[in-house]
Formats: sequence, C-alpha cells, structure tokens
Amino acid sequence: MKFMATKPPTTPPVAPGSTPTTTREDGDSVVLERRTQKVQPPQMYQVVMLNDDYTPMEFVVMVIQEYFSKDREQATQIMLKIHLDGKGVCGVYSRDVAATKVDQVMDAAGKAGHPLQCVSEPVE
Ligand code: TYC
Repeated sequence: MKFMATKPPTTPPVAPGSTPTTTREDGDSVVLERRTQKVQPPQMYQVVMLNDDYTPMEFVVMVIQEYFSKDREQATQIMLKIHLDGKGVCGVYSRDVAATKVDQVMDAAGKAGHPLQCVSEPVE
C-alpha cells in the first residue's frame, strides 16, 4: 500500500539564496531572519617544549623524532630553537592528541631521569 501526503508542508523549504517569508493570519507576509549556521573548525593545540639546563640535547632530539614524527634534521632545528629561545613548538594537534603527546614526553623524560617539560596550549 502506498501512503500519500494529504497536506502540503506547513513551512515550505527555502530555496538557496532566496529570502524566507511566512504568511501571517492577516494575510500579510513577513520576512524571516536568516540564520546561517556556521560550523567552527575545532580548536587546535600546540605542544610546546621548554628549555632546561640539564636534559641532554641528544635526548631532546630523540624525543622530538619519536613523538612528533620529525626527521633528525628537523628535530635538531627544533631542539636548537628551544635551547636558544627557551621554548619551541614541536607540533599542532587536536586537544586529545596534544595531551597524549605531552604525557608521552613527560613519561619518557621522567623514566630517563631528565627534567624536560612540555605543555599544550590552544593555538591563537
Ligand atoms: N639546554 C639543554 C642543554 O644545554 C638542551 C635542551 C634543549 C634541553 C631543549 C631541553 O627542551 C630542551 N643540555
């Protein structure tokens, strides 16, 4: 058995680009406010590594290669930037992935007995 619509839809669909209107009981038309729903891209987080006086450069390079998927050359450049500037960005990720990277780095540093610190912060 086929079912057929017996009534037209109460709110007609609005064609793209047209102005939505509705008809009041008195017969006049009023323009409805158009509200375009904007989906924002997710907030991203940068993992920032901090300099200290004790963690060996070689360990930092190894960590950056291992957890931030950089080759040796890139990892060395990032490590030197941190060493010279006090801090540097190792990568940009979604919030959960950034938090996991921070945990992994802090865990590896702690196990190796180094005071290396890193944090995640929202990208402006
Ligand atoms: N400053 C350290 C040293 O001279 C090296 C270092 C670089 C430490 C980067 C931490 O995030 C860091 N051994």
